[in-house]
Order: sequence, then structure tokens, then C-alpha cells
Amino acid sequence: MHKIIMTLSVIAVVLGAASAARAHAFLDHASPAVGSSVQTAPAVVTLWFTQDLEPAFSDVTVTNQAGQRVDLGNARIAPGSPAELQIGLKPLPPGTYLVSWHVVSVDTHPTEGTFTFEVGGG
Ligand SMILES: [Cu+2]
Repeated sequence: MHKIIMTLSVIAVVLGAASAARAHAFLDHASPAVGSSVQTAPAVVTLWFTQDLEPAFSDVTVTNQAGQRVDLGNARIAPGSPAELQIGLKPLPPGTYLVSWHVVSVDTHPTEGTFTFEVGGG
């Protein structure tokens, strides 16, 4: 019996090491896409990460070229999709917008980054 317990704990350690070695929550893709130019102003920015997020410590803001917030301050993890972060937007005039995100993945590792997208004026 003792031997079985020892074997199980070795397996647990190996599995733990494997999951710790996985990448942290980096941005996988976003909508609007990173660096893209869209003709229609989006109502929401959605970011998909490579790992599930810790909701209490994950946030995103969107600012215009003057540095003013244009998001609605309602960042949230999408229901049923724990690696997906969303935030609503005010009506956006043409311009370039900066998306700044900082998240903590479920493995407790913090990551952050920025990207821009452009709303075209024609
Ligand atoms: Cu990590």
C-alpha cells in the first residue's frame, strides 16, 4: 500500500511540473485583430489568451490618441470562456486606439501587453 501511494505522488509531481512549464497567459488573438484597420467601429474588444485567466486580477483598457479612455470600464471574463477577456467601447470616431491589457493566469503568473487597432475614416 505504501508503495502505491509513493508511485501516485511521483506521478502528481511530474504532472505538476508539466503544467508549470506551460506558457503563461499570453495574448493569442484579438478582435479587432492586433494592428488591424477596421471600417466599422467595434462595440467591444475581445482578447483571447493562451491560458485561463484569474478574473479578479485581469483587466483591459482602451485609449484614444489623446490618452483618454474610450472603453466602458466593464472588462470581464466571458461567461463559460475563461481565457477570453472582453470590454465594451464608447462609439469610436475614426482614429488609432491603444488596447492595454494586464492579466493573471490561473497559474498565478502576471503578464501584460499592448496593441493598437485603427478605425478607418475611408
Ligand atoms: Cu505561467
